[in-house]
Amino acid sequence: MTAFISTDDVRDRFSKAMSAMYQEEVPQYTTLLDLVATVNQETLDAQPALKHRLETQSELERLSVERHGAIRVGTEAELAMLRRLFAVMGMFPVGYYDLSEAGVPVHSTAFRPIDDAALARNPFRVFTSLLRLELIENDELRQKAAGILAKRDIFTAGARELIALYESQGGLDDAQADAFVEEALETFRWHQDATVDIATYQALHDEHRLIADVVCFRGPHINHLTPRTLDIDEVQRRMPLVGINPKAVIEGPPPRKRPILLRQTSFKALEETIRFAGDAQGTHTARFGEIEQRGVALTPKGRELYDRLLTQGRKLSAGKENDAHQQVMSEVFVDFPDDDAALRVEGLAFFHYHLTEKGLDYQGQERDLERLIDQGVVEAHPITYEDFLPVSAAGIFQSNLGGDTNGAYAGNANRDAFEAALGAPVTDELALYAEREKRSKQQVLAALNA
Ligand code: OOG
Ligand code: NI
Repeated sequence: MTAFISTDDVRDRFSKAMSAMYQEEVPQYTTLLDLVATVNQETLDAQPALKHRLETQSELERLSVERHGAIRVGTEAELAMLRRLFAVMGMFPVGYYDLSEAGVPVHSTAFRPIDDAALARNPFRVFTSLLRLELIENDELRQKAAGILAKRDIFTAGARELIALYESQGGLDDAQADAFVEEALETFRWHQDATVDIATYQALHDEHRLIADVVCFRGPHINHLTPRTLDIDEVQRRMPLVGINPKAVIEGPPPRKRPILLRQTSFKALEETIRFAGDAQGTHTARFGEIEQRGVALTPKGRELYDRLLTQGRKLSAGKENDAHQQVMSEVFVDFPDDDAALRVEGLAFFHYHLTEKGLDYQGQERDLERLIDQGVVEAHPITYEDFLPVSAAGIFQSNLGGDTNGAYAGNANRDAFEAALGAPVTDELALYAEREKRSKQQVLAALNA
């Protein structure tokens, strides 16, 4: 009997290997990581209460490993194989994101760990988009793109073998896991050589820059990695000081005492030299660095309020630079309660309930969780949002596509087609948070009744 490595360990090894590869490819990303680490340390030093809270929620340990990446693939077969590849690392498709709404011809999911222990160990996730060639109106161009994609294999033979081995034996041993990480990494590597001539690149680029990015290369190069910061406003402010050019505004909700969902910003994609078939030289911009600050996951009711306020705020702040944008957002978001009790009592956010030390010997008859919290018997911690936001993702896409969007793509959500391509349903992210909250409540009540 060989001992299998846990899928959490495989994911941890892979995310570290991916980070090392990306830092070598995009040195500015290392500068960004250093900046984020400095700001995180300063934030923790300045806010002992925050530090304590992160510690008790086992968030501190994963803070520095936390990152997500993003890739874009061209065919159903590529997406389906990626699902199998990510399963080896305990990552499963969660959520459906329709980016056609934002003028980008893709739809997406996030491959990520699901259960609490896996998330605590290493929450690495990959935002994965499938190109929607069916949205290209020009027949000839569409067929040309499909033809090019049909000829490539984005996986190494070794990766395919190890994925099949994982599936047949139910795990990988230590050496196989290392081999898998090395082989899988190849799929995400950058290639300076395009597979097409410059005229083909240009034609696809003119339809939409993203189409050229997906179709003209040997594989779905990782286009960004994203560390997690505790103070995104400060990182945005300091980026120019370390020679990084940030996108204009921080996406998502404004700064708050109790962060909600996700705030994101990025640095602009780099212009990189490409050698095209036939030896012509040119450039392509695709790769960038991003940072994120995560807050509490919202219930459907909270999400509805968020979406409404976001739409309102974006209208009022259109065209404003970041400080003014955040100011307008903050004014609009006064309607979103900013303390844990209100978020809980109004059913706006998800919490994880557990007994306090005092609660361990509680003998009383009270079973109402809010009153138990008042009595110091029970504590509720915000559940961190582990997913993505369509409007924010669209903003990230756009800032790196030079605002290249096409309104004609809109109104084309097609979750069924996405799941058919994937070969599996995507898990509903809201159901996962609701389930975690419900389980924690049941455990508290069971312990009190024991
Ligand atoms: C993905 C953009 C989405 C995020 O953090 O919202 C994303 C892409 O540009 O491929 O990564
Ligand atoms: Ni991202």
